[in-house]
Amino acid sequence: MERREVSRLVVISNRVQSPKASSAGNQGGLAVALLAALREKGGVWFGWSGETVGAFTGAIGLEQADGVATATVDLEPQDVDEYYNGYANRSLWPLFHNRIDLTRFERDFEGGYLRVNRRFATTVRPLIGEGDLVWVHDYHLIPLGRELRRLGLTNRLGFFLHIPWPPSQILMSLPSHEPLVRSLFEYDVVGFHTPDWLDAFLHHVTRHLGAVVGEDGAVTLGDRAIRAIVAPIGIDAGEFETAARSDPARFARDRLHMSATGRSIIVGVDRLDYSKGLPERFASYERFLLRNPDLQGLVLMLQIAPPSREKVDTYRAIRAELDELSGRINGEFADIDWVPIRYVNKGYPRDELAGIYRAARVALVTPLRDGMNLVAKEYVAAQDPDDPGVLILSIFAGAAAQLRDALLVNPYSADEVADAIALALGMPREERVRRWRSLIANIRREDVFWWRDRFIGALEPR
Ligand code: ADQ
Repeated sequence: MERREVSRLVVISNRVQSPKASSAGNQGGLAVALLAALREKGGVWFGWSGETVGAFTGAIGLEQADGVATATVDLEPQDVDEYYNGYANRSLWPLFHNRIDLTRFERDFEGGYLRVNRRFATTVRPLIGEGDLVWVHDYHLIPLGRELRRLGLTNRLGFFLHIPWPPSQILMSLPSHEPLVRSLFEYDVVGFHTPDWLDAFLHHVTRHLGAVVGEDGAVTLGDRAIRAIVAPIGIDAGEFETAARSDPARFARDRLHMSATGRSIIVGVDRLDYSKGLPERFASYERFLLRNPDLQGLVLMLQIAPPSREKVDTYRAIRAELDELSGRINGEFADIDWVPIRYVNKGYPRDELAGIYRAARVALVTPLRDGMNLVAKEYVAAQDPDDPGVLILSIFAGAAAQLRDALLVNPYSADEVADAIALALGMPREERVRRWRSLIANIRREDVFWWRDRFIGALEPR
């Protein structure tokens, strides 16, 4: 008699989203999709607890809530300095976002990164059963697959990169880039958001490591053959459209509308990060105000940017730069009853955020480089179908590969972005509706569940 193993799912990422957060309503789409998959398939989500201990023990904190198990481990302060604040956020993040100027290369960072990846591997190994699918997330954990193989794991292993894959010439400025890239070949499936990131990866491994891409798409290096796929992440579109019609959303929208006293609102929502192009965005808005004196006093820009990674000096620097820039622009243009930029450094619950998006006539999503950018998709999903706002989107966001009917701009060009703002503010309703319908069709079709199924479909044994 044939006995079929049911494969469970083991998700591994730097941090774990507790299912308990869902009742607080502050869960992102990624967490929603992964938790739903874990609920369906069974399994566990493993990662760092966010806590530190004096000496690493590998003791696992297990939680079971809402049909999902999460397992977390504490790290040492030195681990956090070297692995998280060091290699992940001072080396890999800036480098993979084309910012060699901000990238720090330190042996200690790399040593800590490899140590934590080994610690993750030994801690999670006993939780992985025969036949389980293992799905590793993001740049914090690139060598985890290799460490798991060293411990004898033969399961199907997948890796998804949430950030861009950099061009070879940039990647190669990372000392030890070669073992890092080679370690990806220990997975069975490696996923990227866009064809551009995938192409950059394939270019690198074929040109510089001698990998070969077969007719079936398999990428072979030595005795390992992997599948490298494009799987653009989406949002939980249905949930977001509903959130935009909720009472908290309506309340936030009304509050914003009333305070704007009839002015058109331009919104930006980003983690405070140098990759998001915020100084360039402020400068573009300033250019727009200078070029359109008749519109001064009739628009306002709301930039919501909660601080992140504050232990990293480059993040403190971007914050200081934006404080200065917003102050200068406001000082230059403000009147007794008008301030051109409202700059807010805090986070909002998701339903309120949906209301804020809906109140805005224009969204400025202008990163200098971004793996995908979910804010672009959330803004579209939150719009009133009969009177939608306009999305201005950077060509350097992964989302631009899907959202072709946004106003696509080069975020480095203040003139181009200023022109797009003027165009968006004056865009007739029919054109706004036409563009919105095309955008929302993509966002609904290629949502976060579609993304998850696409990746897991590739990972499942065939
Ligand atoms: P991030 O760089 O964090 O993610 P993004 O995709 O825009 O960027 O996601 C940010 C999320 O945080 C959005 O869901 C947004 O709503 C939320 N958020 C931002 N500011 C907020 C605020 N003030 N209040 C409440 N919520 C706020 C990384 C990559 C991206 C990739 C994602 C997913 O850098 O390129 O799209 O992972 O793969």
